[in-house]
Amino acid sequence: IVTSLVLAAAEEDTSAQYCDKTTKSCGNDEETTYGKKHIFYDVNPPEGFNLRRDVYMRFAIMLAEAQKQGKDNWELVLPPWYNLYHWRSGRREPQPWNKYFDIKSLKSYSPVVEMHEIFSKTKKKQLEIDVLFMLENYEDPFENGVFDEKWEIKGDCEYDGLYWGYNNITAKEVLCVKFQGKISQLWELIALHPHAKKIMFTHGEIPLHDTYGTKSYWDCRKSMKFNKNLIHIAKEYIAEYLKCKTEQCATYLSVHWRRQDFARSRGNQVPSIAGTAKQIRKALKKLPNINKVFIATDASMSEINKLEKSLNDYGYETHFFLPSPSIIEEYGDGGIAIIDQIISSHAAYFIGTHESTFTYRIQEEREILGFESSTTFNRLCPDTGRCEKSTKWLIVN
Ligand code: GFB
Repeated sequence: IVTSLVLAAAEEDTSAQYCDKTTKSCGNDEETTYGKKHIFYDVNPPEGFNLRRDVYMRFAIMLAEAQKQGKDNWELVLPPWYNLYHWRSGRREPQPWNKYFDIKSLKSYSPVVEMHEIFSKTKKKQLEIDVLFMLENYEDPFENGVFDEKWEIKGDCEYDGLYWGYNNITAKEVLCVKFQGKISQLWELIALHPHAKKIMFTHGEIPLHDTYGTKSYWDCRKSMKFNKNLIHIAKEYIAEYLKCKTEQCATYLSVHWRRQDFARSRGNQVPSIAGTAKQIRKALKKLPNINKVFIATDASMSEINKLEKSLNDYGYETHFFLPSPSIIEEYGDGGIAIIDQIISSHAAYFIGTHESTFTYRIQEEREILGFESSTTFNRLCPDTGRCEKSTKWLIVN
């Protein structure tokens, strides 16, 4: 299926000349597409959706900042979502970003393009990356006691990834590079190959943000608006079950209850089911006008039933978003997770899971919506032992 989708996209464009409508620039070279150079990246396969969103921001900010400084011939290719470890149901072929995000809004911040846009402008059915840098960590990040910013080309090596599920993408040259430090250092690697038009980085999670939590961080974050259909589904649910039609709802409390690998391997950081129910009830006691709870979770059905019972028994109305088969078919696990995040974001009060990037993204959304920070940076504590407060990452406008 994968290959035929791409081939169909590529075959649509049969003209000899390729023109960019915005820049009005044309070219005959089927490989250069419309005169722009492209950066591609992928991420360590086990990483989840919400860490990947942060990796996207690092690259998008890198390109946006470069553009401000006049380096405007580069575009970032949005890496299709393929075979995510946590996405167990639904489609398996690579998904474009417009399934989940508002591409127009992403483009308003940074020069980004979807992979299918690249294919539609490439005459050949094959895409060839000029230089592929396989990033890897230094064995000891604190060599001599300091964390230096550095990189070192180790030499030729072999790409072991999947090119986002496409089997008609290849690379001319593959280099292994040890890398540590800020993402803008990647320009130094790019500068080594001034004639390369398509550059790819693997392990995009290794380079760090140049600055975290600054205005450019938040400008980029604000541009990551969700796909309008997903917002619509979430808002209809909120209106119907949680009885709210405003942006900041006063009718419900929300919880991101991360289970699965967190419950298995972080037992000392996350509460038991009974402990979770107890903490939710305690928070609700302080909100006397609220008796509705919305729970976003990756828990199993039997865990969900237990938690629901221990809240219902105390007279609280407990809600979970249970997608219809058509929503599962159309948007898959990624879309359902986003719907859960949107519903959680609009609640009067939110409680998240410690160190979950899924929770962080909800907290950011609430900052953008203008909630009081005391209603946002709350976490579930373990049943026993210390419970550090959540770090407050406040918006910078
Ligand atoms: O998004 P994510 O990176 O968050 O990965 P963490 C968790 C994935 O699990 C999500 C599903 O992308 C969803 O597919 N998931 C988690 C949920 N919570 C919910 C929920 O409330 N509703 C729905 N619908 N789905 C990281 C992982 O997870 O934790 C790493 O990315 C690693 O691989 C690390 O396991 C420990 O930051 O929570």
